[in-house]
Amino acid sequence: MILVLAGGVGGARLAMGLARVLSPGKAAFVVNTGDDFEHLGLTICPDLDTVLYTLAGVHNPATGWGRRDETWSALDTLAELGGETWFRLGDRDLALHLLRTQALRARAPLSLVTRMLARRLGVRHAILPMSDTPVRTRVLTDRGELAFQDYFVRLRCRPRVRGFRFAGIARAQIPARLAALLASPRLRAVVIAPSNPYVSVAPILRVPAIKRWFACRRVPVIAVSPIVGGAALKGPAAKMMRELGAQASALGVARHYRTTVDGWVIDRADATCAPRIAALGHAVCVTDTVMSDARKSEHLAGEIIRFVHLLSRGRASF
Ligand code: FO1
Repeated sequence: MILVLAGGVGGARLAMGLARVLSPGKAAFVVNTGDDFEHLGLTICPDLDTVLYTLAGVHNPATGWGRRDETWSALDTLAELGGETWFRLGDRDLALHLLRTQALRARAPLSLVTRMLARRLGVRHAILPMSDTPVRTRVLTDRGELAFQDYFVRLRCRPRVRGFRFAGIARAQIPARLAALLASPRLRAVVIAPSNPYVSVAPILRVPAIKRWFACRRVPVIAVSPIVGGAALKGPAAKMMRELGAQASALGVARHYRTTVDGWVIDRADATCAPRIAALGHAVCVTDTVMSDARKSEHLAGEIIRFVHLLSRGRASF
């Protein structure tokens, strides 16, 4: 069993690759909920939905988020009526938010709601929110503290980042299913997807029960660099790194994670970083990490599985 920590579009693409090569009994996905927010009276869970739609094969391939074959009648009418339309919610997507909000209001745990939605969308792999209780990422910027989606979508990541706060993290409760997987003797490795280290991965690592697992883990942790050739393939990770004084490179991300990670998967474009990442004590796998289509996602998944076997047998590989 491999547990994958994922957030955002990069996380969803790797999830798709791993779900194609590993059965539901061999791979489960833990997803960031720090991006979640209440909007138009609905509880929106962007990272959960991006993984859900991608594994269901109904995601919008152009954006990575939201659904394909979408229509926008509700949003267009919202505009006519003077409602907020900066966060684009399509008609099909809205139906899911209505159902989830209704279930959450009836006190159903987020993990149970997510499991119900996954089943109805034909997804058999476990998609687990990092917490059944709310966690909200707050972005500290040169324009004050912002809710994540205000920073990311409404202000298009323009403010300069100074730091982050994860409201609710101290009392975050992992789903029972996740606690069982973390304690399972079948767990072979944890894989950190190529997601934004600050706003997609950090919230997951800061959930108390997950933080404790990392502190006394007995299986390897492998991370896929979200930075290729000095740039993030999608989103503001490189910009955030520069604003926070870190080097926006595969080496910079490896330094950021330090001892949290045992093995690094970096792109061929960053092969020259391999020895310096290895000098941090990490094993390094150099391969093609750009998941521009499903076949490449599957290929990367295969490379990660091979890397897990190597590390599990205690042999590092370059
Ligand atoms: N991202 C945007 O840049 N603009 C949007 O209008 C937008 C709408 C949206 C609706 C549903 C959803 O699940 C995701 C959506 N996203 C949008 C992406 C979202 O902000 C990001 O996926 C995550 O929060 C960060 O990875």
